[in-house]
Amino acid sequence: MEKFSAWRDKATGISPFMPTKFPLVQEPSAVKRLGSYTLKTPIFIVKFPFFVLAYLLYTLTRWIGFAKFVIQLLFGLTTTFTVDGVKKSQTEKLEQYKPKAGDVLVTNYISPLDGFIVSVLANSSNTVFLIPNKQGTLYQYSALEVFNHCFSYEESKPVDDLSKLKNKIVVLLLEGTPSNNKSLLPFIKLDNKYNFDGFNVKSLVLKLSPSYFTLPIPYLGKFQYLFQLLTNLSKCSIKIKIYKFDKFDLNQIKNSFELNALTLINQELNLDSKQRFINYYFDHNIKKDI
Ligand SMILES: *[C@@H]1O[C@H](CO)[C@@H](O)[C@H](O)[C@H]1NC(C)=O
Ligand SMILES: CC(=O)N[C@H]1CO[C@H](CO)[C@@H](O)[C@@H]1O
Ligand SMILES: CC(=O)N[C@H]1CO[C@H](CO)[C@@H](O)[C@@H]1O
Repeated sequence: MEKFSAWRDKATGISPFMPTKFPLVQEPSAVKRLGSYTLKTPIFIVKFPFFVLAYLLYTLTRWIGFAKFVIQLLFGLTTTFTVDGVKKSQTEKLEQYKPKAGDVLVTNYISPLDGFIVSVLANSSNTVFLIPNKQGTLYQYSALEVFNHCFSYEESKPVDDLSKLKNKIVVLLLEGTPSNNKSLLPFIKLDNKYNFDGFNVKSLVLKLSPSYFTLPIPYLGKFQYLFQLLTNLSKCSIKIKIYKFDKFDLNQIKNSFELNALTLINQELNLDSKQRFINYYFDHNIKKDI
């Protein structure tokens, strides 16, 4: 375990890429594993057909209601939504801050569900997720593609001109890669050709618990992840907080994450460093003893 300290932020001790032990898949005791499977399989068998149906209908129609059904009913995730400077009782005002076409929202990237979480909050699948590569070129993903990206890190379609996206809800995942919701990874410096003039600028701080649903590295398969979501027996919750800004100022935006206990960490913990972490993690096959 010693060497893993190489990927720890020296100032804070945070290890942003280290996954949390995943139940079942990483359960060391065979007896407990068998017990859990026995308990969960019937739940899975009941829910899975509904999941498949909703998935197919969503891919055909892109109607957000199907995604809502999966997130809220099948996965049982509950959402707490707050806005900086707005009281919980001012429900109408809270509504106004929800993601809308013409918004650019900078958000932290923590899980395969992030795309759907934001789309469901917006009550719209008119969302586009932009993830930069390390050179600062943005790539465009749908909510479903974000789900896949979290497992494969594949690049999709590059974006040239942001003004073409003004009729959409634009979500920027400036860290370029997921982390474990303990910190904010360094933002990737975008190519100069991108400008956010004319967009409403917001940040969206996202937290998910239990923390094993965050997926800092693809250490398990999509099916294992879904199985757990469909058969959770503990409380799962999403916390979302939105901040609104007058202009696209990265310092103000970063500050909104810091205010929510997502510490800014060392610039060295970047995409290259994460790739080395992933290689090391799988080489050492520590799955068994974390
Ligand atoms: C979500 O959008 C649909 C239209 O697609 C609308 O009928 C529904 O009332 C909206 N729900 C909320 C909670 O705003
Ligand atoms: C790994 C980790 O720290 N996860 C945290 C993510 O945020 C939620 C909500 O604040 C916490 O409950 C988790 O522990
Ligand atoms: C989909 C599902 O089973 N969700 C459950 C997760 O755990 C909490 C707490 O036990 C339940 O309230 C959810 O219904």
